[in-house]
Amino acid sequence: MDKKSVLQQLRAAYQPKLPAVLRGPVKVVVGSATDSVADQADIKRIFPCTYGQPQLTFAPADGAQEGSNRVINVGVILSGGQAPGGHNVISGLYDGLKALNKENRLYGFLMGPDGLVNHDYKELTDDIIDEYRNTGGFDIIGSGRTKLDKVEQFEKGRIILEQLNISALVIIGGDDSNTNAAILAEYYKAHNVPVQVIGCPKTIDGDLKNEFIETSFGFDTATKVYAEVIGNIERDCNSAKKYWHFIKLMGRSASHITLECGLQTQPNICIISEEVEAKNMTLNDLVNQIAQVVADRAKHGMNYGTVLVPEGLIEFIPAFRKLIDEMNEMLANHTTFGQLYADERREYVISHLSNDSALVFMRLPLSVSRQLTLDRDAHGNVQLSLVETEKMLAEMVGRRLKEMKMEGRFQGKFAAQHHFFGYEGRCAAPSNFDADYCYALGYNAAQLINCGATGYMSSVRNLTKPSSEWVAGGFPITMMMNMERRSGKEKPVIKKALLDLEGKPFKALVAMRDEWARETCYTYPGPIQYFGPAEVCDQPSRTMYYEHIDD
Ligand code: FBP
Repeated sequence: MDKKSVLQQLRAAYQPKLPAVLRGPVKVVVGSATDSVADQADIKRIFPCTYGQPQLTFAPADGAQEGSNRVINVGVILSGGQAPGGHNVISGLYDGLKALNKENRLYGFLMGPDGLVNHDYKELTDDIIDEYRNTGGFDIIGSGRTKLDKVEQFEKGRIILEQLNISALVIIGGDDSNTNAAILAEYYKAHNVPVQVIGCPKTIDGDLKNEFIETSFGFDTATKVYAEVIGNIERDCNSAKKYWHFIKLMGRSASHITLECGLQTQPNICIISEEVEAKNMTLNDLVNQIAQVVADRAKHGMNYGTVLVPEGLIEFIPAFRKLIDEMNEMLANHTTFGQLYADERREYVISHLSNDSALVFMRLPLSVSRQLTLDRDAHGNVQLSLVETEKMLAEMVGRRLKEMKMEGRFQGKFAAQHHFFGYEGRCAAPSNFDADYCYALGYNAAQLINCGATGYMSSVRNLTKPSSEWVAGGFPITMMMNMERRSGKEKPVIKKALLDLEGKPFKALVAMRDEWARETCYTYPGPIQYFGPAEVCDQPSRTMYYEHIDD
């Protein structure tokens, strides 16, 4: 039997659409010197060799491509969580390098930054690349979460880069990986190591974006996958009319994924962590708000609904954050905590918390408070990502509704179902948007290498326009940086883009959400379409649509 599905076979033949400018020889248009978004003096001091570099834009050139008589070997690393389109960044990079000079070679370092440090690699050839074109996943070379931020790692990497005669490294990753790409670029430049470093913006979370990077790749496909299944659940919900569905959506910190899915599917409730924090809401406020919507719908005979819950929610609830901070502090000072019985742990925690935090802890469903005292990460911290927020909220809303029933304020029924969508979206075959965008990011990275850039992020912009009009170039990574406190120290990092409560996408939600809560306005986006009219197949996300609505 063929190992490939029919769709996979047809999809392999898809030729991603390149921006018109990258289809032939390019020249570099050099912009003026740049500054970091904040803390300029500190960032300049930390990056003396790469700070202030100009913005680069590519424009069509006449004649042969400059620099194409040079033969270059390039290395590539996939870093962090999977995101649809990673394979297309690599195939775009490969094709871009081969278009410059057939002798150019591409090496993939295996399982993330570890591959560079441990000298695990494979050369990527036509056969390998063809196998992975337009497919989801990162399995072509694997990925890993090791942070590439130590001189020892840079030096070990230098050995293999020298051995393979590699003169440029492309790091495909999120904000942390790109921050480290900038640190590596600076280190190699300062130590006269002839290796350029280029970053590519990846993460389904959508929080690596700014004035220069319109979106990170993978967000489009992952949210389309989640929106499809949320739509299916909404239809089920509207058919049986007997369940409230609590759906948690991935996104470690920011709520971009939840907002995008909300805009695509119009659920009854769409919680946004950043708003919860801005309004200084407690868990109880949130529970009361949801319970009120349930009660109001019940008055009109609608004992069903859907609630979208962002993965990072509890970190944004100030009282909960305080509880977790206190617990981390307390547990760090109690070396034998793990040896206590479950009930003893609970008692210990309650008696050592401040009054406010003890109250928050005691109000949690028993399963959640237990979880908080059981599972800790490698640093001994409470593992927030393991908290089943969707179940916690449903349980607390159920309790609240019982109280409201006793008070005569709720006459309906409440039965909950829970879901978590995350991993099922990260390796989906990229949408046409991500297939094209990623291929362009990779192809563009080859041009950045060709023009000698280092410490730059590959940038393709104007993304709500047809791909032929996309603008290609590069921005110095230092431009996106500021100083933040990490592990007790001030560090230069790329500013993470939390959801902007003044932004048009959030305002669009606010304008519609009361109606969505009251009525049943579900929309059913259906599965990603790869073949068919452009308005079905090539649509960018709703978030990008609203962000660029006046462009
Ligand atoms: P990146 O930021 O590395 O792209 O990963 C994001 C993410 O998918 C989050 O949405 C999620 O919280 C996390 O990774 C899960 O990590 P892991 O794959 O290690 O379980």
